[in-house]
Parts: sequence; structure tokens; C-alpha cells
Amino acid sequence: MSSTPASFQNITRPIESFNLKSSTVDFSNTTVISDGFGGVYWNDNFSGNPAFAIDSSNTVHVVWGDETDGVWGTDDEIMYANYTIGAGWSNATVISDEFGGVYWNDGDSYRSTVAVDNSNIIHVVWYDGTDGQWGTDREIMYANYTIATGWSNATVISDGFDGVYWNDGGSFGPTVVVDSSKKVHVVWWDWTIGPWGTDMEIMYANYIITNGWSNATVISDGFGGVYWNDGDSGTPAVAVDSKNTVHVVWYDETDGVWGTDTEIMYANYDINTGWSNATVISDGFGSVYWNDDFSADPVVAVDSNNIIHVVWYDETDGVWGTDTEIMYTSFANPAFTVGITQGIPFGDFYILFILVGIIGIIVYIKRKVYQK
Ligand SMILES: [Ca+2]
Ligand SMILES: [Ca+2]
Ligand SMILES: [Ca+2]
Ligand SMILES: [Ca+2]
Repeated sequence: MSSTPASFQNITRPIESFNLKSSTVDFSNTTVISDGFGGVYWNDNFSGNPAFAIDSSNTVHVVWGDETDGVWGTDDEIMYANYTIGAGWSNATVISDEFGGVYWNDGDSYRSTVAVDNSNIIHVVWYDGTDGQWGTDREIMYANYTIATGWSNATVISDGFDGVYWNDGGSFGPTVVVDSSKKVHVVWWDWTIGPWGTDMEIMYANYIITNGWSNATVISDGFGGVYWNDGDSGTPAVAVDSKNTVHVVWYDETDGVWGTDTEIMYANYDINTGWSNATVISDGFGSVYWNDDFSADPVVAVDSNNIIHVVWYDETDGVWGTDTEIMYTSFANPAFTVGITQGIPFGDFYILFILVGIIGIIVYIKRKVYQK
């Protein structure tokens, strides 16, 4: 094998050729961040599933799952480390267990994701096997970090709203995003049985400073009271746009005009209209259904024009062969493409009322003037 660094390799493909990295600026050497702080190697077990976010000071915040044993027990925990330009990488620290000196989290903690808001508060979510008043089912847990108070205690956000524990199925794979109003949005997949059936659904909860955490709600089924989504829905990803509309994508096994294959579905939350119905975005363009195989693991991002971009992997065969490929689609925020007057009460009539009112005032003033 070639020992040429990747930065100098030319990658040649059948229809195109490009230099992987032609910049004179080279990347830094790879460094271990989960172990070896101050030359001490204490992290002696599996570290995996990293996720990260960068704040407005360019501090890098990394979270991952770790099997290393310690004062926190022998259960898997979520660890955290950060990089600041001045100090470099911090030591890794457990954030899923211990608050006020009490180690209470004795179940495995997995699959953490992280987001930073515009005040540089760090928000972390993961799923957790610790038992408690929320039952013995896996739940979504949350912790945050502020400079003033440090790391908060971990709290269950998928069950126990208003003291009612109704979520009795496994909750997995949370993803977190924060909008410009510091509202925290979390999505995950959930096995709890309800009016939506026994199939796995996408659930959502949010946190507002004044209200705390909302109840968890199913967003993949039940639009307008109609429960049509009867296949498993999983691995959601979430993004917000400049109007704080929430965009969620996931893979879905529900059958429909798109066939019996797994598809990518999409739903959004608009402040004015609430959650949209779920819709398939991986098949059926122009009513042509050509995507006939497995589509999964979508990720979503929104650009500065509020265009939504989605990528996923797909097993559909085509001129590209029978191998698994990465697929992509993009679309404008559906809420922005509806009629411009649709968001105004009474539509155009609203403007008409204002015009009639102004004319009325002018007529009234003129009469007053002529009466003198
Ligand atoms: Ca523990
Ligand atoms: Ca529960
Ligand atoms: Ca369902
Ligand atoms: Ca299909």
C-alpha cells in the first residue's frame, strides 16, 4: 500500500478526477482526545460514537460513549472533552453520572449528541438504561453545561411529563438541536405502544427556559387524527432554519404508493401551523416511483436560503450498479412555498379591510372639514 499521506493522493474515478486536498494548508496530526491528558493514560476501555459541536468562541465540544470503569461504576457512561485555542484539549470527564457527589446512574448510557446555543450553553442528550420512577425501559436523558453552574444533573425527558409516566417502551437514538431563541429540540425513536400502534415511531420534545420540557409527542404518525404510519420509523435527524422551523428526517418501513421498501420520510414543525404530516422524500418525484430498495440513516441540514438538504444511504440498483450508494435530495421549506397571504388571517380580505378603513377615515375627515 502507498504510504503517501491522504493529503497528497490523487483519487481517480471513472468519470472524474480530483485532488483530495490541494490546499497548502495541511491538517493537524491526529490526536487521541479520550485518553492521555497530562501524560496519564487512564481510559482503558471502549470509547465510541462521538459527536461534536463548536460554539461562538470556536471551542470544540465532543461527547461519546465510554465503557471505562471508575468511581461512576462499571456501566457505560457519556464522556465529554473540549478544545480551546488557549488550553488545548481538556481531560475527558463523565457527564451522565454523579451530581452533588451522588453516583446514581447505574445503567448503560449510549449514543450521545450535542448542540450549543447562542449563549454557549452546551446541551447533551443520550439514551439510558438506568431504572427509576420512569420504569425499567430505556429513556432519553439530558444534561447541560453553563459556565456559572457547571454540568447539570442528568434528567429523563422522554417520560414523566407532569408526573405522569406513560412512556413504557424503549427510547433510543436522540438527536438535539437548538434554535436562535434558545429552544432545545430533541427527536428519537420510541417503542412505546399508543394510538399510533405497536410500530416504532419518531418522538419529539422541546425545552423552553420559561416552560421547561414539553411532553414527548409522536411526529411520525397521527396527522389530523389519522394513523396511517404502520411501519417502523427510526434514526431521526433534526435541523432548524432561520425562522426556527424544525425539520426532521428518518427512515420508515411503512408501505404505500412508494412500494414496500424502506424510504426516507420528512416532517416539519412551523410555529403557525404545528407539525406537518410525514411525507416520503426518497421516492416518487414527479409521481415516478423508481426507488425500490432500502433507504436509511438520513442526515439533514438547512442553508442560509432555508433550503433543506438531506443525504442518506440507499441500496436501490441502477446505472450506478448494485452496490449501496449515498443519495441526496433538497427542497425549499414547504411553509415558505405556500401562498404569501396564507399566513394572514382572512388572506387578501385582511388587506381589503384595512383599505376600506383608511378610505372611511379620509371621508370622515373631509366631511368634518367641509362642515366648518
Ligand atoms: Ca454509573
Ligand atoms: Ca418509562
Ligand atoms: Ca404507527
Ligand atoms: Ca420505493
